[in-house]
Amino acid sequence: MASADAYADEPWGHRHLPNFIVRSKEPFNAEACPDRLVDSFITPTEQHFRRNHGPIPNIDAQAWSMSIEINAESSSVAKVKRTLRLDDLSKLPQFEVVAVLECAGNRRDGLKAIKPVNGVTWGAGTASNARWGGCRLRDVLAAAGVPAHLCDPFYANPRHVEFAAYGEVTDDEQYASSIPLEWAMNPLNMVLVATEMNGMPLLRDHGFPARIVAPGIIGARWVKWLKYIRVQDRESDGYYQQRDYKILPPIAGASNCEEFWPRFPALMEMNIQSAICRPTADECLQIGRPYRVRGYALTGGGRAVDRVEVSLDGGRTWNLADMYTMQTKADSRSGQRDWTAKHWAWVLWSFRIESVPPNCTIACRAWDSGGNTQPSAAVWNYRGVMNNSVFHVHPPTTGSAPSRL
Ligand SMILES: Nc1nc2c(c(=O)[nH]1)N[C@H]1C(S)=C(S)[C@@H](COP(=O)(O)O)O[C@H]1N2
Ligand SMILES: [Mo]
Repeated sequence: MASADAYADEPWGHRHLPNFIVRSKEPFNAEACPDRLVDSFITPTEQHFRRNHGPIPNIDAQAWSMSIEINAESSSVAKVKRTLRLDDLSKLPQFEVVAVLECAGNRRDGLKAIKPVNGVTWGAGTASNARWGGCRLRDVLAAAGVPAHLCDPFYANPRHVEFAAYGEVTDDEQYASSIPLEWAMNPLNMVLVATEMNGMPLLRDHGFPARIVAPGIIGARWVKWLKYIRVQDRESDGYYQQRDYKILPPIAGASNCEEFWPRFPALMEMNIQSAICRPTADECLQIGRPYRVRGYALTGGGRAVDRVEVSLDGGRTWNLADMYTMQTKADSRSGQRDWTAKHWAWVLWSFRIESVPPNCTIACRAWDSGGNTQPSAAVWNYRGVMNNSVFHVHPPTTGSAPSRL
């Protein structure tokens, strides 16, 4: 539990509040104003959402260290414990990846509208696309003596890599979470121990001095303020792995969730998602005039967003939106794609309405390279995670339909 004065030292100086919809101050939880998110492909740091389960640690970069541990009882791999400092990280090869960070609770408001859920209310502003810099987790592990053969997925154990953070949290002793070791060791997956965001050292809010960047995987695994990284047999037994960030079945609720947590796996890859950022729900459109609808789309696991569709008639017919992307696209004549490419960034898209109809509802949905699209109706779950139902906006309109002369 966070102590009483734990919030006395929050970094208010670098929180530009007009950019955010603040959902809670302690811990600081703020989403981007969605209409701003489509202004640039890379989200400026000062507009990037903040999601915290406790106060922000104030870490002295010179004094900071994290430990790298192997603790695998099930195998003959020797126990290892090394300490690394920022200096050590800067000596490893440096990489950059443009990747979208999405909180699994993005668009939780849509599930709250069905029935109360346990979690911070979020609109569509907890997804942002940034350029992350640092060293690869696989190089950090190798530098600490993790044997190369551990990246073989057929190697029995250990199978997980746990990340734990400095700082207090509201539900546990510390913030800890894990991802599969095989995923972390695959160089194509670009899992980073990141020290930079958009070319600058991480802000305190985003994990200074070092955080995990796990492209294609939900934000909860991108542990900030790293304290240790541990290769181990089992998943993290921390609260945020075991009793949170899972899709429980609709029969599970506050009274019986304890029975269900162990029966369902921790979430990893993001699901296919898209949202309309413009118009916002209160932006007034002119009937009979053209309007350009804008939004973002993303998916997880390195899959590609193949298309985004917009409907103006309640989902009966769907039009193709234009996509702005850094993905290698499938060849538009042969339909062939480069299957070795993995995709970590989001896609911005737009669709021009030639003539805004009166009383119009605009809907969008995306499709990914796994053939997944968004369900037409949201399915409630107790933690309110992974809501990716078709996004609707029903903006007010003014003026009258042009008369047909
Ligand atoms: N140490 C720590 N790491 C954390 C969290 C946290 O509360 N503490 N929140 C996680 C969640 S749920 C998300 S969505 C992302 C948010 O990262 P951001 O605040 O940089 O946007 O950080 C993750 N890493
Ligand atoms: Mo999250």
